[in-house]
Amino acid sequence: MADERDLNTYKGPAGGWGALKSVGQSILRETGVVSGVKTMLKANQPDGFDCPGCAWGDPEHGSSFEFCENGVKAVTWEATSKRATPELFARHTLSELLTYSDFDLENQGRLTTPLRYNRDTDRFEAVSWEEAFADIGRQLKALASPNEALFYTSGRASNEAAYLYQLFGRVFGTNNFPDCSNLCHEASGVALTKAIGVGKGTVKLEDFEHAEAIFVFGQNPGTNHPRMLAALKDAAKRGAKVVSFNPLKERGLEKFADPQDKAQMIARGSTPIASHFFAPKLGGDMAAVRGIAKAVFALDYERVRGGGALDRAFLEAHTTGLEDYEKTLEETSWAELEDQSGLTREQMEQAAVIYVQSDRTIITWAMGITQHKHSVDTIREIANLLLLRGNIGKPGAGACPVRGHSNVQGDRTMGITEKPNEMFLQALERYFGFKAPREHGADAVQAIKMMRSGKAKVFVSLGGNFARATPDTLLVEEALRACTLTVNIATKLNRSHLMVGKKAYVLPCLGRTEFDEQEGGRQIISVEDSMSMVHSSGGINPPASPDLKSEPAIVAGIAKATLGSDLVNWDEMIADYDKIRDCISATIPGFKNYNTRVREPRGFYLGNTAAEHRWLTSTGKAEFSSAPLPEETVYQQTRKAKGNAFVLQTLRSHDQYNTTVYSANDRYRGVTGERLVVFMNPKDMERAGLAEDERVDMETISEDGRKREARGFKVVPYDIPEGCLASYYPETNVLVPLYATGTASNTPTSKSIPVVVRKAQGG
Ligand SMILES: Nc1nc2c(c(=O)[nH]1)N[C@H]1C(S)=C(S)[C@@H](COP(=O)(O)OP(=O)(O)OC[C@H]3O[C@@H](n4cnc5c(=O)[nH]c(N)nc54)[C@H](O)[C@@H]3O)O[C@H]1N2
Ligand SMILES: Nc1nc2c(c(=O)[nH]1)N[C@H]1C(S)=C(S)[C@@H](COP(=O)(O)OP(=O)(O)OC[C@H]3O[C@@H](n4cnc5c(=O)[nH]c(N)nc54)[C@H](O)[C@@H]3O)O[C@H]1N2
Ligand SMILES: [Mo]
Repeated sequence: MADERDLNTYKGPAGGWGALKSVGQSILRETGVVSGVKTMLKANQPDGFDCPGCAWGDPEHGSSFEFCENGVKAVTWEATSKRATPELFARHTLSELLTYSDFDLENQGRLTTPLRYNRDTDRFEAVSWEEAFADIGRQLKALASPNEALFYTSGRASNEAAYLYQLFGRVFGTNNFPDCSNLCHEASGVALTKAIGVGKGTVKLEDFEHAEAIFVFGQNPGTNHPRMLAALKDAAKRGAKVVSFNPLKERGLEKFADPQDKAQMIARGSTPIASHFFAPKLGGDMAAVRGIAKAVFALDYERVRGGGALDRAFLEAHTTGLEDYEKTLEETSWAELEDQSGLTREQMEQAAVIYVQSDRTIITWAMGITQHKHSVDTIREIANLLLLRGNIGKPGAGACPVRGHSNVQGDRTMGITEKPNEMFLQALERYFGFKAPREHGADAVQAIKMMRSGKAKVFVSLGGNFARATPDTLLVEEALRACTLTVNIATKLNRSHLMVGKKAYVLPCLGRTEFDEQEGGRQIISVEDSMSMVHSSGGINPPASPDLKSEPAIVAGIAKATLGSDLVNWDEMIADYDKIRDCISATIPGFKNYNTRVREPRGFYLGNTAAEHRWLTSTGKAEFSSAPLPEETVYQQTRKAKGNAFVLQTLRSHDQYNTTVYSANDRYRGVTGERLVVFMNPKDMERAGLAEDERVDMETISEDGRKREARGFKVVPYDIPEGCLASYYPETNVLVPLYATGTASNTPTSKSIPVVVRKAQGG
C-alpha cells in the first residue's frame, strides 16, 4: 500500500508554469492569440470588465495585471470565436442535442439569435425578439396567479439586470426568486445575520495584509479563488499562520508559485502556504470549531489574570449568550468532539494555541462548510470562535465567507431573494407606487417541488444551468418539462435549455467581455465582490452576434410585454443604465450617488455594520449560539451502516466552472482525461476489495425508497479520511436527494451524501 502522502501524483506548486501553460492553451483553443491577450489585459482593470470567474476582491492599490489561470478560462470561454447559429438547430433536433455531453453543448459556442422550440419539428427555430417578448408576456399574464411563475437567477447577473428583474417580478406580483445562492452560501447569510446582524463577510481585502492567522475552512482556493492565493502567499511570507481545515490537502494551500512574480517563476520557486493541515471528517467542522473554542477557554483559565485568551472587554461590551456557550462547552466531552470531528484533542488544542497567539485572525470558508445539514449551526460556531477574541471589526480580523459567482453577493443586495425584508419592499412601493407582495416566495429546492406538483407553470432563468446545478437531476428534468413555459436567458447552450416546457425560448445575451451599446451610448454595469466593494464593469469586445441583447434589455423587454409601461418606463431605463442606478440609489441603502461613485476607479465600499460594531440583531449585540452538536453526522451514520457505506462530497475539478466543464483534467489532483472518478482512502479500498482504476457504481442510501444511482466511476486512491469519498459535481447530482437539505438554509447537502459503493455491473 502506498504511503498516503505520496498518493497525489502532481508534484508542482499551484499556479506556476503549469498555470501559464494552461492559460496559453485556453486562449489558443477559444479565441486566437491577439484577441485573447487583448481581452485578458482588460480583466479586473478600472477601465475594463469584471472577471466573470469568482467573487474574490480586486486590490485597491496598484494596477497589477489581476487575473488568474481560471479567470482566463472563464473569460476565453465567453470570448470564444465559436457560434451556435440557427443552422446548428436546423441540422439537429432537440432529441439529438440531448445525446450531447455537457461539454459538447457549450462547445457549440455563443448563441446568436433568439430561439423558440417547435414541438412539431422537434427543433429550436429563430424567432424575432418582438415575437418572443410578446408571447412570454401573454403567457405570464394568462397565469391564474403570479406565484405560478418562478424567476431563477445565477450569480453572474449584474446589479442593473438583477434590480430590474426583481422589480419586474414584484410588480408582476411574486417573490418567487430562487437563485444559485440557495445552493451555495445561503447558510452563511442566515447564520451571520443571526450572529452579527449582517449576512455578509466583515473583512476587506486589506485585512489579509494585517492578519496574524488565517483559518481556511472547506475551501479550495487554488482552483476556485486563485487570486486569493496571492493574499495567502503574502500573508505566509510575512509569517502569518495559514491553517487549512479540509479533508483533502488541496494543492493551492500547500505551495504556490505566483505567475505574476517574475523572479519566482524564473527560479522555478514557490511559497509554502499553509503551516498546518487539519483533516476533519466530512461534516465534522462544527465539532472541530467547538473543540477549538473549548481549548481556548482552557487556555484562558490557565492564565487567569491579564493577557487571557478571551477578549473580556469586547465580550462584555458587544456580546450576549457567552455564559450559556461556556456551559455548553464544559458539558461537551472531548470524546464526543473527537468522534464527530475526526480530529484529535491535541489537534484541536494545537489550533487553539495558534488562534490565541494571533491577535488578528480571519476565518474564511466556502462550500465545504455551507453544503451540510447543520451548516447554519457550524457557521454560528465559527462566529462564536471569532467573537471570543474580538475578531470582528478590528483590522486584520473577521469573518470571510468567500462567495462563488462573481456577482452573487450583489444580486442579493439588489433584492434577488425569496424573502425580501419589509423596509426594502416599502422603499420600492414608495418609489414606484405599487403594492409589493409580502408572501415569501420559493427558493431553489421549493421551486423544484412547485414545478413537480404543478403549482408553478412558468420557469424563467436569468443565466445558470438549473437542471444540472440542482439535486436529483432526473426529478428536476421532469419538473422543468412539466412547465407550460420555460425561458432561458443565456450566453451558451446548456442542458437546462433542452428541458423544454410546453413552450420554450432561449434568449441569447451579451457577456461581460462585450460592449453594450444602447440609445444613450455605451453602457457600464456594476457588481459587488465578497468584500462588499461595488465597482463598474464595461466590456471591450464587439458582441458575439448583432442580434444579442443585454440582460437588462431582455428583462425590460419581457417586463414591458407583461406589465406595460405605466408604472415603470422600461425603455428609458434601457436607453441609459444611469436611470436604473438612480432607482437603486433611491431604494437601496448604501447606494447614494451611485452613478458618481461607481465611476471612481476602484468603485466604493458598501460598509458593514458588524465591522463598525453596530449589531443589527434582535438584542442589539453580537449573539453567541449554544446550539447542540448534530446528533449524528452523515459520516457517523454511514460508519455504522452495513456494507460498503461511505459519505460522499461532490466538488469541483480544476477545469470546470460549476456546470461548465472546460476539460476532463484535474491537474492538482493528478487526474487526466476522466471525470467519472471517485477519490478513496487506500485502506477503504482494501476493505472493499477494490483496486486502483477499478470501476464502481454508487447508490444513495435514500430515505424515501427512490433509487438514486451513478455508475461507472473509476476508483482513485487518495489522501482522504477513511469513510469519506469525493467525486465531481454535476455528474453526481443524480445522487443528491431533493429532501436532503440544510436546516434553516434549505441548501442541498451536496457535501455529505450517504452512499453505498459496489463494483460496477458488467465491469
Ligand atoms: N474555477 C472555478 N472557480 C469557481 C467555481 C468553479 O466551479 N470553478 N465556482 C464558483 C462558485 S459558484 C463557488 S460557490 C466557489 C466554490 O469554491 P469551493 O468551496 O472551494 O468549491 P468546491 O470544489 O465545492 O470545494 C469544496 C472544498 O471543501 C472541502 N470540503 C468538503 N466537505 C468538507 C467538510 O465537511 N469540511 C471541510 N472542512 N472541508 C470540506 C473540499 O475538500 C474542497 O476542498 O468557487 C467559485 N469559483
Ligand atoms: N452536487 C453539487 N451541486 C452543486 C454544487 C456543488 O458543490 N455540488 N454547487 C452549487 C453552487 S455553489 C452553485 S453557485 C450552483 C451554480 O448554479 P448555476 O449558477 O445555475 O450554474 P452555472 O454552471 O454557473 O451556470 C452556467 C451557465 O450560465 C450561462 N451563463 C454564463 N455566463 C452568462 C452570462 O453572462 N449571462 C447569462 N445570462 N448566462 C450566462 C451559460 O449558459 C452557462 O451554461 O450549483 C450548485 N450545485
Ligand atoms: Mo456557488
